[in-house]
Amino acid sequence: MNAIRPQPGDALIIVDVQNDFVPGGALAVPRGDEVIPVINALSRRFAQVVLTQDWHPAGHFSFASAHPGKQPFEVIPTLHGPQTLWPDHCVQGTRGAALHEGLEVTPARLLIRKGMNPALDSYSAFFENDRAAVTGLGGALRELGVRRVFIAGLATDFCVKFTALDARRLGFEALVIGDACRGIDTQGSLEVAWKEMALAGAGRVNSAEIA
Ligand code: VGL
Ligand code: ZN
Repeated sequence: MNAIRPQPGDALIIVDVQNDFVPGGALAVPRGDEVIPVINALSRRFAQVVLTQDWHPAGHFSFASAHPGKQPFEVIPTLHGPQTLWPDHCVQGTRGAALHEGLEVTPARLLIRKGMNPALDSYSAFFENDRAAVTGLGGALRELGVRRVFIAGLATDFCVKFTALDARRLGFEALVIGDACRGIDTQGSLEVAWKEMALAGAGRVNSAEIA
């Protein structure tokens, strides 16, 4: 096994480790809490650490409750492609939206909030789901001299995946830390996600490989 040593041009992006995404939360990712010790053991080794936080206004477009007659996990067509409808989750200022108290946040330089546009969902740490509106993270990482991003957190098949795809689109090297992520896995989405990430040139590593 080849050890990967974090370099000055590397960043760790910790995606959406929030109360609503762990067991007991409104949109619980199965075993989502298991990523926390894995991420905590890694984050101090990175010169640049970024947190993301799903941060929706009440009544957000991605909530099934905003679409009469629709149930969570149904998929509807939109201008920007299919949209999975979710249970209400990560509403700004609620306990569910807070970062998990077990997550070590001290090493983090930046916190990127996303999903704030009431009419548009936002999975990626870089762009909203129209693939055009930016969060600012791409420019920030460039200015910080980052060339390679490591991605961990929740959920593998949504926010982690789109963060990895957009990192590649922006020209960053991208490595997804498999054992530091967990997926929602609706309608086969987890297997598809790993395939799409591989096709986009995002690598998959294990936390034990990061020395
Ligand atoms: C996420 C669904 C809805 C995620 C966020 O963090 O992967 N998934 N909002
Ligand atoms: Zn969300």
